[in-house]
Amino acid sequence: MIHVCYALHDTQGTFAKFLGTSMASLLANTQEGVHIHLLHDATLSQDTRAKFVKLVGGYEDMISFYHVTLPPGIYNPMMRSPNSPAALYRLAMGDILPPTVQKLVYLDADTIIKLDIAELWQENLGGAVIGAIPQSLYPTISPHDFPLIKLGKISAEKYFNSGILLIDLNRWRHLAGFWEDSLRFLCANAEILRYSDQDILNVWFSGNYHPLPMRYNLNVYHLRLMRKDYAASSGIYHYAGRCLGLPNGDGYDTLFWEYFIRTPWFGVETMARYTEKLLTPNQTTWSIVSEI
Ligand SMILES: [Mn+2]
Repeated sequence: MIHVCYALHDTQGTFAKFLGTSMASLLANTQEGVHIHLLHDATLSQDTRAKFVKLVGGYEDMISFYHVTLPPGIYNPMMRSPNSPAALYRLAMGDILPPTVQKLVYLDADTIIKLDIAELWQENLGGAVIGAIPQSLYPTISPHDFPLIKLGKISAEKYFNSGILLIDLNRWRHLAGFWEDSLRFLCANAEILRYSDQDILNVWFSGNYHPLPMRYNLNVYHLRLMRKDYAASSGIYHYAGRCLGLPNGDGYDTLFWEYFIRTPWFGVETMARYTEKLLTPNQTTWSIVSEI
């Protein structure tokens, strides 16, 4: 059984479809049994929950839901970050998931898994607590100007992307108080954090994480900037938030739609909205994410 964790914060009820699409791609491309652990908050509606259950049940896999609560006021420092509050929920994995989960893949919602997740699952961590993909592999989104790096608290060469992680959850749990420590660190250092969860994980782990091959985190924003066309090669495509649902009409869009049509969110309405956006220039990506 492969354990996979996702996180969701969905104020308008419009973001779950992206997470659902990532899940569909994950489940469609593996023969292994998968147990999905979904960290969510009060924004998860009954309707959305039912859609996830239907989707995962269709593949005869399992899904468990975990309600994460942040202390009041924690959103204020979070607002400095472009991330959803759900980004922080991954920091609670060791505290919230049952002890039977000893190893875990964490996936951002803005991903399409175009490989058998068993490949990532079987990667050797070489004794490290986490495996991740070095940010230095994407020169267009270098972390050199991140405050924590400018201040010399983390090295740019060792900075990793937190969107896709392989985790030895047992060893993670030995870092007792990790969730509480993370929140304290966030509040005390809000001014110097750029991407809250990713910065915090780097403060904790960048000195001794296991670097994984780039194909487990193919950054679509970077690939589009580099004018690299979608090459249909196997890998985990990371749409890096702002690229999600963006109607470019390119191969990365097609890849997303290939799996979106397999979800309970697909329908005539979403098709119509997408087509409208595709034909309307100068739309910002965020409006599309919230409106499709
Ligand atoms: Mn992401």
